[in-house]
Amino acid sequence: MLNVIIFGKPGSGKGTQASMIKNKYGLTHISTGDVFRKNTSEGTKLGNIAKQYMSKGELVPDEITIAMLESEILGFVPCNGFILDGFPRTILQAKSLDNLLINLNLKIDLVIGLDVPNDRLVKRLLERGKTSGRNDDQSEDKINKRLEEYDKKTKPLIIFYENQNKFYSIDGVGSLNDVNNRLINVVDSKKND
Ligand code: B4P
Repeated sequence: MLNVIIFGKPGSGKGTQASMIKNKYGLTHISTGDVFRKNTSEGTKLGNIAKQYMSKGELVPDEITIAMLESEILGFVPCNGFILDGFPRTILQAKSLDNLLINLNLKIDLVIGLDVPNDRLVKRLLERGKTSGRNDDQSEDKINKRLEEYDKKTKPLIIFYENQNKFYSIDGVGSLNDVNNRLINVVDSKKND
């Protein structure tokens, strides 16, 4: 099994790249953002709670996100492996994920960070907001709030995964295919280790 986390700031291309590589490696793609948005559009209880936070550019509370992610993973095991996009986003989420995987006799193999400067992220997300209808892409203030949340709660995960010798950073600027090739190079080099 190959279990990969695609990591990065809001708009760094996690979802885009995860969708591009999932078929190549036969991985099950789990995007916490997509699961929250699906629940929001269906008006479920989980969706209504998540919406309150997402619409302000804040992270959804850990206890809700962790329970949701655990049930997603358990619903897909056994499989060839996972590509997690948008999870974990806090240290507590990362520790919970490690515990869940240990109980399943699994582990995270590598964490690939997409490195993109903030000014480009703001442009990308405002551009996406013109067509996505996503409330959290609609204003620079909300996007900046999401970037602040990243710095405060998500960035510490880089050290968490560096300490496990699992973190690889790649340049997330360039065409979709250029970024994709960089990502594939890391996965292939790790797979052949
Ligand atoms: P997510 O759905 O994870 O979304 P994201 O961070 O906005 O985007 P991503 O990095 O996937 O970028 P994308 O490929 O779409 O999170 C949304 C919200 O959900 C969070 O703010 C939070 O509230 C909540 N949430 C999710 N997970 C959570 C968790 N674990 N805990 C708590 N809360 C959680 O790319 C963005 C744009 O850039 C697209 O338009 C794309 O076309 C473009 N793009 C991509 N690559 C490009 C490239 N190389 N060049 C130019 N443009 C590119």
